[in-house]
Amino acid sequence: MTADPALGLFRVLQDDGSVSVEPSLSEEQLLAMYRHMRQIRIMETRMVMLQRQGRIGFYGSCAGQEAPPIATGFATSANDWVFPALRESSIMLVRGFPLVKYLAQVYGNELDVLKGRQMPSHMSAREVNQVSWSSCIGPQIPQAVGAAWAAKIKGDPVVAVGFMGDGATSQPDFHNAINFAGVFKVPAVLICQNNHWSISVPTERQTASETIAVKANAYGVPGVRVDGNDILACYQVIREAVERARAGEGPSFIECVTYRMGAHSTSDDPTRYRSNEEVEAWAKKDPVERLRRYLAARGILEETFDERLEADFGAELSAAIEQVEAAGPPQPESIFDDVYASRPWHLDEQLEELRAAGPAPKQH
Ligand SMILES: Cc1ncc(C[n+]2csc(CCOP(=O)(O)OP(=O)(O)O)c2C)c(N)n1
Repeated sequence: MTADPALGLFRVLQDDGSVSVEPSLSEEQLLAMYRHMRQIRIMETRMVMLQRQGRIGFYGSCAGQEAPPIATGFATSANDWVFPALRESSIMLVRGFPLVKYLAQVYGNELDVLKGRQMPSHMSAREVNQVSWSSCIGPQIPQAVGAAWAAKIKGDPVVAVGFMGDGATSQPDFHNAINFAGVFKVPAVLICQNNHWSISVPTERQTASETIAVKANAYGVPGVRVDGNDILACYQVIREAVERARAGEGPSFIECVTYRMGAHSTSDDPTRYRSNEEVEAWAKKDPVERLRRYLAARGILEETFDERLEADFGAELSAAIEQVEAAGPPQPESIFDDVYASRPWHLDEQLEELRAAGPAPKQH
């Protein structure tokens, strides 16, 4: 691994736009990474506005934390599985999930592949091997380790990536999962996005551990601490961990040190518990801007790129939102689907009763 697992902080992108190690990515890949980061920033700004307008119910933005999920999208293969926490849904878009279907899960309507059965904004899709995140903190970590163990038993060359916030590393699920991962040497990559806050609880109030990465030492798992606002560093570390896992060398634990720029979710007001000075200091370390400076210094980012992306992706987003908002609620009859391999007689009867009752009265 690339840095001191206890206290070091692995960085590639320097503040002036230079790099300490040249990335092993083509110019096209670097530009694609940048485009994804910017698009997610644009999309999430719009989602928070839609929530404020009462058009969607809930959104948890990853603004400031774009680097770890986008790097993961680039570092994994299509057959790897992702078990996200709240702020990594965007990996699905990097792995090719269509924007309209993604937004339909924010609304939970009839275009939603999950038929509106999940909580809104809990995106997931079989076609990109991404499991829904859980509103409970932590269960996705043992799920990721379990999937990795299954892959190992079956001999599939599949890696499972499990995400969590810093708060989740104080949960029993984290300790159970990483212990199991270490003992059974499963092909899992566990990634903690240490954004310094668990809603209103600062990291130092919920763990006495000097770093999050050092917790891996207790379980015999290699731990690494990486600058989570540096996408090139995140990519290198996550890729190494994925390759290690795929080569049968066991799990890794990565702490990405970053910051949540916005509210915990649209149900939160961060001005109640943190200072403007703290937020402003982290704004200077913006991960999107850091990559932009590097690409500009290398001469591979056209001056008009941002402006064009804002216009083009903004229009694509507006069209997608319009299409999703035009869709109706999930069909009530769909509650009988996907429960049994073939529908039993008593559900057939209930379906007939529902049809006979006619359409549900309109809700106001
Ligand atoms: C088991 C459980 N306990 C408490 C909560 C309430 N809760 C929701 S989010 C959250 C903080 C999570 O913080 P962290 O794991 O650091 O992730 P972040 O949201 O900062 O990305 C808490 C305590 C919950 N959802 N589940």
